Amino acid sequence: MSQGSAGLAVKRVIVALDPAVEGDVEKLLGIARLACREGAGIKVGLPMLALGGSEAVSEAARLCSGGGLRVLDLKLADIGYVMRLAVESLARGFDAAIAHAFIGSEGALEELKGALEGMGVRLVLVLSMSHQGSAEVIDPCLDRLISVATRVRPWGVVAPATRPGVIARVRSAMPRTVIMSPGVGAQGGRPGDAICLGGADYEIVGRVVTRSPDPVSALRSVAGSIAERCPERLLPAST
Ligand code: O7E
Repeated sequence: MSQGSAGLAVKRVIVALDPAVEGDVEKLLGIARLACREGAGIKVGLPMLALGGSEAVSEAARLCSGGGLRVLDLKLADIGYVMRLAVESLARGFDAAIAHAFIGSEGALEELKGALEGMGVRLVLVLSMSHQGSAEVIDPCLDRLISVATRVRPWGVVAPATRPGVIARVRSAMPRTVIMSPGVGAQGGRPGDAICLGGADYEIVGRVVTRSPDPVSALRSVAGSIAERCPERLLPAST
């Protein structure tokens, strides 16, 4: 593995900042800087909102204002009007915000996309999830979810690192859409499965980095594994 491919690989790893208790909030905000400086960026969502409030959510975005992708993960699934209210108060300072594709476009995702565009924030849609229960309802509907996403034309979609075959199906249906893949490490996905086998753009890693006594080394180690497995895939992601 060359220094160059390790450097490119680390720019494909987004760190999920999910505090488990209130005392974690400060520590994870510290990791936000690292994840944006060294890695591809951060993802913050309901655990950060619940334990740190909207101030912590905004602070995470502010800490990354010098560079790095800032993804707000509320996994919205509501009517357009309510999602608009939610993003108007929480998504400022973020580059992208996540909603579920299954809610459909009319009256929901179209309105959300319009609201986000007005704020300069890009839409990301969940097409499949990393846990086993995704097989119950979500995965049998994958083709329909892809067709919703094809109509809505989000900037990005989410597909699971735990099932690279699902990512590959999404990649072939949506060749130019950014794919983010969670489930690496703590949930069993091997670093590199999503990018090397599925064709994802980013791997999302939470606990492996945030619970490590040495988050920088943990982040570099995930990137090193990706770089070793498929250096040829690591041209800079098309953001
Ligand atoms: O298991 P960890 O600690 O690596 O954390 C995984 C993160 O990815 C966590 O924030 C969780 O909310 C998120 N995630 C999944 O684990 N599975 C999914 O299917 C989807 C997500 C997710 O982030 O979706 C939006 C990108």
